[in-house]
Amino acid sequence: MTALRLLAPKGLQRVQFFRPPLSASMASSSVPKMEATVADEPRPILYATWLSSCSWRVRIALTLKQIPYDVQATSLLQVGEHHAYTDKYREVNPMQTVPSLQIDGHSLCDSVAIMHYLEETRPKIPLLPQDVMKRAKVREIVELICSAIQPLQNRLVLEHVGKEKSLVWAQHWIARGFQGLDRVLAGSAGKYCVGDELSMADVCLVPQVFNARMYKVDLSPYPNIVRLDHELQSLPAFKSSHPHQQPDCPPKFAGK
Ligand SMILES: N[C@@H](CCC(=O)N[C@@H](CS)C(=O)NCC(=O)O)C(=O)O
Repeated sequence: MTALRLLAPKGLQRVQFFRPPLSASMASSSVPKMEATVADEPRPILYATWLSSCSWRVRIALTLKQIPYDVQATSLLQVGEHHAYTDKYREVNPMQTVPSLQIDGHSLCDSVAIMHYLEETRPKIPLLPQDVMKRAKVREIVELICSAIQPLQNRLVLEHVGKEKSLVWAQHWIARGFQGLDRVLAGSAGKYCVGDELSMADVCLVPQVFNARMYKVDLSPYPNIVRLDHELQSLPAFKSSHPHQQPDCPPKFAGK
């Protein structure tokens, strides 16, 4: 783990960034060489929170696509100088959520929009299949997780629901979503969520299963989800981008 001092783009002051190590997947000679980055091109900056599943999606996508990037750890709890509720961060992300990505001179918000931008500008290591039906299936799974499950158990929603009810609420909505998702995966999955190719669906699945475990959802009724999560978790890109590997992860979880 290295922390760098870099000149941040557009109105942001010099800040300390975390530069994720070259993951085993990037270093491997069995995968194509990095496509996106010319040596002196500024690295994308990912504004992210260690525990945010939406941030983890983008970390996985950047890593799978072998795009080197820097991380600006951004607290959701209004802790420290870099948190999501500053006026400065509102300029980066008007919704004041994470993730945001500064890339190619632009600021992008929303993990799925970011993944599609990466796919369109850096297509060499694709995260969407060529086959049009498989692409549709990937998008279906992405939508299911990112629109029908995660928003209902987002920290802000749980805060609004209230301490007493929030755990049962999160468990209910994740379980309801997983019932449908497991059936979809029963029809679409091979080695990964859709056939045998890694895709955005896999990128979204693992962080959502992590959340489910965090909220103590019983996963035994979802054998396809459990199998795929197990398969994916062993891949270097998923490991190196794990919440517990992040610079803002509290010491009691770090590296575990
Ligand atoms: N659709 C957005 C959702 C972003 C989102 O809700 N992020 C959460 C973290 S996963 C967040 O920042 N919540 C605000 C908070 O907890 O204060 C995306 O996929 O990026």
